[in-house]
Amino acid sequence: MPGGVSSPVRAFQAVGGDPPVIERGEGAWLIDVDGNRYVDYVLSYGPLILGHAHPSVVGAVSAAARRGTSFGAPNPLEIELARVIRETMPHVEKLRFVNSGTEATMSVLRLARAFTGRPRFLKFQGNYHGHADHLLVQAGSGVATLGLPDSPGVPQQVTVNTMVAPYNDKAALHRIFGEFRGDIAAVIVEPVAGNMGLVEPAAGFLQELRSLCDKYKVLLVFDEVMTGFRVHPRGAVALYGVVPDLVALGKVIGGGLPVGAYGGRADIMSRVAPEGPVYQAGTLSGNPVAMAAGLATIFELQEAGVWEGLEARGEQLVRGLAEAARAAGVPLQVSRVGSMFGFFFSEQPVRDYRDAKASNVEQFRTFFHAMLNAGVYLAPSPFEAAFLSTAHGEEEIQLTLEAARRAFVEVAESDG
Ligand code: KE4
Repeated sequence: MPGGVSSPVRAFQAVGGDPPVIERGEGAWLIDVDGNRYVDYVLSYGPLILGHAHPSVVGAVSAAARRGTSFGAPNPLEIELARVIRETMPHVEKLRFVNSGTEATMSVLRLARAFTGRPRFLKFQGNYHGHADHLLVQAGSGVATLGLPDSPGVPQQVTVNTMVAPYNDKAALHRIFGEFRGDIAAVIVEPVAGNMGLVEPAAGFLQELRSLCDKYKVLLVFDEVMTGFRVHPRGAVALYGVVPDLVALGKVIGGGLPVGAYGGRADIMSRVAPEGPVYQAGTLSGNPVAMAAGLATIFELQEAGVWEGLEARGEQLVRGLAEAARAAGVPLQVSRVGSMFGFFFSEQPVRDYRDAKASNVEQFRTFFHAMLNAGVYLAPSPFEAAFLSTAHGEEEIQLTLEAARRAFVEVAESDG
């Protein structure tokens, strides 16, 4: 297994050292093969919003598995999950399930090009949309971590139509739309960026995107693989009041099993095979076990008080982190949107990829290892977001803040 992992960011290359091998999860906790316990803020990079091994999810998955794991045929659970998503996100009038966020964004861009007959699309520096060839251009997440601006093996012919602009840069938007107006099929954007660390959209940025897309008849695609059911019960659309034409989903809707989805306007989605000519397929798409995990997760999220609890915990945590850094005299930018949060070791606010890359990675490394040694598991990269679950309670928050107070002092005393 290259690097001993199944996904690059897990190898700890950005922070050094070897990753613990995790044997099991319990609620907000991970336990490694040596019995060490960690409060987990990675949560599998977002999906585990209920924490690990939630009884409702385990029960639903077990029951589904006992009825058979995959039929390669329509099944009631995929229909029910599609309905629940549409009820929660009315702009998702039709959707197709796939098996990962990568498949969702790859497919939605193929559809956008087919629908508009245009070749180009625009993404943003530091936004990561999975590892499809044409999207591996100045991406975020693991690519940013590994400093692979354009991965080897991606031929220029494939990325020639991929345009990149700085996140939150309205002037760049106007330049690109003006110059390439009739050639652009779509803009794909993380409405809250979570793959360069957490970077919020600047006031009016998403609105500007929407109005430019309307003006030039370009499709607006929200990549809500990370933000869907994470930043708000109804996703980023409910937070910012901007409605995309198409959306990519993943992570939480699979409840920890491999699920992605793409959807949006029915007139566009109707072009997807077999209703329309745009081909896309998948052996295990919509399989009942994964659908059961997603349904159980979303149903639990709909319980009264769940979102208020996540908001309260999230606010308590980020406020505590900011106070701990200030007490230690360490410059820290902390931000939170719903149950995802992030922080940069930086004197200045971080508004885009360039700012994020300018943050103090050495201090992040010191902080990361101090927290890990104190039993707090953060993503092993300054270019990832952190996540909270409904299983994180007072005990976990207090342990985390106590560890952070000591870790920030260690950062202040280090020469990072
Ligand atoms: P997957 O193919 O990894 O399921 O999804 C790709 C993807 C698409 N869009 C957004 C906004 C995403 O955040 C992701 C995947 N996120 C990373 C975390 N930064 C996955 C972690 C990893 O690559 O191991």
